[in-house]
Amino acid sequence: MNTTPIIENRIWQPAFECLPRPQLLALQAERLRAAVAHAAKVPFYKAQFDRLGITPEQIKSVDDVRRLPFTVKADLRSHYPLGFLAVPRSEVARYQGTSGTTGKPTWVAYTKSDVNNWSDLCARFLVSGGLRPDHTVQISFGFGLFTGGFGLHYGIERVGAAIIPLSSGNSERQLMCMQDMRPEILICTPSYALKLMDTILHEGVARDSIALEHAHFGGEPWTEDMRTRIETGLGIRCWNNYGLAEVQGPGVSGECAFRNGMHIQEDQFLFEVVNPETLEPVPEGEKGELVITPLCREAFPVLRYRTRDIGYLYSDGFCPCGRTTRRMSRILGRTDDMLIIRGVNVFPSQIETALMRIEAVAPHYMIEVSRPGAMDEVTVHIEIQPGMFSDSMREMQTIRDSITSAIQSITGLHMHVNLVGPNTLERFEGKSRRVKDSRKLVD
Ligand code: DLL
Repeated sequence: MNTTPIIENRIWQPAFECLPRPQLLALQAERLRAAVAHAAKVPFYKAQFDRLGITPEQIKSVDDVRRLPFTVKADLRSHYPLGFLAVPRSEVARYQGTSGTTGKPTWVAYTKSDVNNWSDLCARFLVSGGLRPDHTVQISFGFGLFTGGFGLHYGIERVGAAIIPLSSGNSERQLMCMQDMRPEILICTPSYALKLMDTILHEGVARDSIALEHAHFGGEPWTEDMRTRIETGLGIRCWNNYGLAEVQGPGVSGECAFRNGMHIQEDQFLFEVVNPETLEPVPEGEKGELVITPLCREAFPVLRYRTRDIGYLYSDGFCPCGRTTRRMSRILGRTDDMLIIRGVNVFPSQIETALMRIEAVAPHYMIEVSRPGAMDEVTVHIEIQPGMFSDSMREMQTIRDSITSAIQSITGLHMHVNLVGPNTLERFEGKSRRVKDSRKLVD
């Protein structure tokens, strides 16, 4: 465990974040009981409680969460648009959403108190990752239904820092803002940070013309090696935060000054880790699907929401920062983006880890999966760092071989490697889409 803080250790709401464990568990149980009583206002849950004979009085400890039914994305879809609303529409203060593959968003709703609460939860991870009231923050998340923009906006406002709500897109304008307005903090997806880093490095921008110190990234998976690349490239510190619209948006968990994983806001979210096939809990510290029960949501209660995100909870005791909350790992992948290649399970993040360890590789890649005959084939298209691209076949073959063997040693699979020149692959302004799987078209 890392026992040296990277920055000053600051805590926004110690009364909740540092509660002695027995008190925290008692608070969780009490809030879970209330959450069950509240969820009974949603016909979907009422019907299941009646069928299973569940009453709030049966919830005596956090372990009783296992009596409750799971909720999956399809349940939200089949109750489109607002079947999970537990308050009159007149009490809703905000609607946000998440774009779906069906073309219609999944709508989520917040009361005034939900928005207020959400602001504090975002303030918690922002403060632990260096945000101070005297800072200026550039938000390069989209403002709209996506919870990233407005979620972080209100968290920053709560802390008292100045916000530049620039939204995503137009890298030249982003850079102009960084130089002219000199924000110390940047907020966006890690893939958008890569795109901005490209613009900064390619335009030969002098480091002292921008004042960035920290960045808070979330909304999509990224790896530790990607963090190193961005920190080195931009000379800043990057912090990870996690959340999803169905249970709130950002603010579910985030890193502290010690960066020992992301602290879960456990007074407000009950976490389980289950085997996605059997739905049984996995042994402590093992990876599985994260299942989240928000404990305080008024407008839109969900119980045991199956996130499809794969991760694990740390079992190495408590963090030196003083918080008593459990920590979660980075998201290792999603059950729905796990690739099964010739029978082997591979997450795109494993391929990213292999690639980022090779110096000649730029942080831009695309994974293409196909089944030209009977066998799955994977081709990884990879940009080479500017200046490393060479006309010498031998040099390029050496780079290709080292990439092939790095991928093989991490995934156990042989993948084809296609090296491409700088600035040829797609860049992303929001969440990246780095996998193209044409097999699905054939199935
Ligand atoms: O992405 C909420 C958010 C916004 C979190 C901004 C952090 C910062 P959705 O659009 O509903 O909500 O997408 C949620 O994004 O289930 C994960 O698969 C992924 N995700 C979010 N944060 C992280 C992260 C927002 N730090 C889905 N690491 C989640 C990896 C993440 N994946």
